[in-house]
Amino acid sequence: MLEGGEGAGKSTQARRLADWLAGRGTAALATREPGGAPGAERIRALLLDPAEPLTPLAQTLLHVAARVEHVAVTIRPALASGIWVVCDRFMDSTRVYQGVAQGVAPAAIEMLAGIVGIEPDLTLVLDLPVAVSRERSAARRAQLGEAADRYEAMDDATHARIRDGFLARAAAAPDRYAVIDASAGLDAVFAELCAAVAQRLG
Ligand code: Z5A
Repeated sequence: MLEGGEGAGKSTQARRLADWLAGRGTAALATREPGGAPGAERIRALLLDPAEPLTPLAQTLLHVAARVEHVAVTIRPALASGIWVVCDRFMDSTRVYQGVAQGVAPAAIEMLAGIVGIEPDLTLVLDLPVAVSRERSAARRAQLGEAADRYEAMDDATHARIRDGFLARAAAAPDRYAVIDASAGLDAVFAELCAAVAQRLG
C-alpha cells in the first residue's frame, strides 16, 4: 500500500510500481481508495464533496463501507488470482485522517479494521513536508481547474498531524513499513520505492 499526505505522488507511483512489477513477471493491479470498485467510487464522490457536511464518524463509516466493497469486488479476487495489489491508500488513511486528525476513537477504528479483515504485507509511506505537499496539490488543482476537496481544505496544522500520524505508525512497526522521502524527483522516489519492495518482498 502507498500512504502519506496529499500530493506525495502516491497515484503516480502506484501506477509505475504496478507496471514495474509486471515487467518483472509479477502481475500487479494499481487501485485506489476511497474507490477502486464501482460502488466505492460513488461513495468517494460523497466523501470528497466539501459541500456535504459529514461528521468524522460518518466519514469513517463511509470510508470503511467503500473499503469493504473494494476488498470484495477488486482486491480479494485479484489476490486469489495471484495478482499483487498496489493500492493508493488503505486502512491507515482512516486511522490517521479520521483517528489522529479528526478524533474518532481508535477502538472504533480497530473494530472496523477487523471487519475489513485484510491488512497490507508492506506499507510505503511517502513522506513530504506539508508546505511542499500543499504546493504540489494546489498546482495540480490549478492545472485541472478543480476546487479543494473536503480533505485538501483542512488547515496546515491538521496536515502536519496527519504527516506525524503516518510516521508514528511506520516507526511502531518497521518490519511492515518503509518511509520514502517523497521530496525528491519522480524517478528518484520511484527508484527508492522499487528498492524497498525488492528488499522487503523479494
Ligand atoms: N481519506 C480519508 O480521510 N480516509 C480514508 O480512509 C481514505 C482517504 C482512504 C482522497 O483524496 C482523500 O481521502 C485524501 C485522504 C482522504 N485526501 N487528502 N488530502 P485523493 O485520492 O483525491 O487525494 P490524495 O490521496 O491526497 O492524493 P493526491 O493529492 O492525488 O496526491 P498523490 O496521489 O499522493 O500524488 P499524485 O496525484 O501522484 O501527484 C500530485 C501532483 O504532484 C501531480 O501534479 C504530480 O505530477 C506531482 N508530483 C508527484 N510526485 C512528484 C515529485 N516527486 N516531484 C514533483 N512533483 C511530483
